[in-house]
Amino acid sequence: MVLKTNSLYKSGKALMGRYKKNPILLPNKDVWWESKAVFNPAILYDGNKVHMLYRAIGEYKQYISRFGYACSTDGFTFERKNEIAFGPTEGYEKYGLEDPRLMTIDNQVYFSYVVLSDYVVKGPIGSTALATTNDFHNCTRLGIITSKGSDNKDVVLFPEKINQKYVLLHRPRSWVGPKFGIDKPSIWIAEGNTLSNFEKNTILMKPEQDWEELKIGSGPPPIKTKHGWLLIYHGVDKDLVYRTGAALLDLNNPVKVIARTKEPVLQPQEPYERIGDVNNVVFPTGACVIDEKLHVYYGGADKVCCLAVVELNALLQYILNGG
Ligand code: BMA
Repeated sequence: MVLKTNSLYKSGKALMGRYKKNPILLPNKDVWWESKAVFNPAILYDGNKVHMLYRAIGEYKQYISRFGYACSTDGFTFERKNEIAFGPTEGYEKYGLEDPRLMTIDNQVYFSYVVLSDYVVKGPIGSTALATTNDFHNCTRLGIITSKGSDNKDVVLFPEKINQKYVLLHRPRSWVGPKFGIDKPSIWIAEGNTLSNFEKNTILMKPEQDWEELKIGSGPPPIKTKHGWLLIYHGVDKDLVYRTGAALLDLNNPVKVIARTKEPVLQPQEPYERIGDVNNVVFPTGACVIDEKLHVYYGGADKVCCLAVVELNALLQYILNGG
């Protein structure tokens, strides 16, 4: 494995490194629906293969996103199918599907995805829908799972029930103001008896640092570790720079944040993160642990798919020490 350009340092020792052959996926000029941009990849590691659903753009006029599928046996080199894995067909998906997140719950594969339906009339209002699949090609839609009008993105489900409940993290952009007790879009946690009816909403994490000044949102679905649920998330500053942070949530009571990094663990630095369709963006949407190493998959500048790797234990210690 060849890593380059370290992003996270602890006592002079590099913890997180970008894959030297980044980007791992580029737009394909020969395929109409993914000719302009491929980014924000969802990841699922089944112990054998790393499956990826990635967001693809083929034109800038309507900017409608679809999902492609790619697969890897080593987590670094991905082969794609060059056919649309999942595209908009429903009214609520009219203006596109964005930012998938893959997870397994009770041995069934699910993915959440942002849908844009009222874009033209009301501006870019996002809702999040859920679907399930067995082969990353035939997908069954389970419909929108976020509350109406909450402008809700960055929705991830925990990969198992906790205290007999499904647990979800979401980022309702319109839930700010005196009624909600916060003034910036934050990460909320909710629980449900089914996968489509979440309640008991609680604020989990609010923006705290300068690099999170505008808003924060979950990245990949939480990963279970011996020290708690590992949450990789993004923070946006006032100049619209997207960086990556990490936190640990209590295993049995994930409403409790055990620790959270003060500094970003990854931030735009390389040309493919600084210059693209939206400049200065690292946007993590997939993660998995292979051989004790956390692989974080992210979109670079809304243009390409990238990978950074960190020793899981080193990252956990870093977070526990307050990052
Ligand atoms: C967010 C989402 C992401 C995108 C990011 C940076 O709000 O729309 O899809 O990668 O902005 O543009």
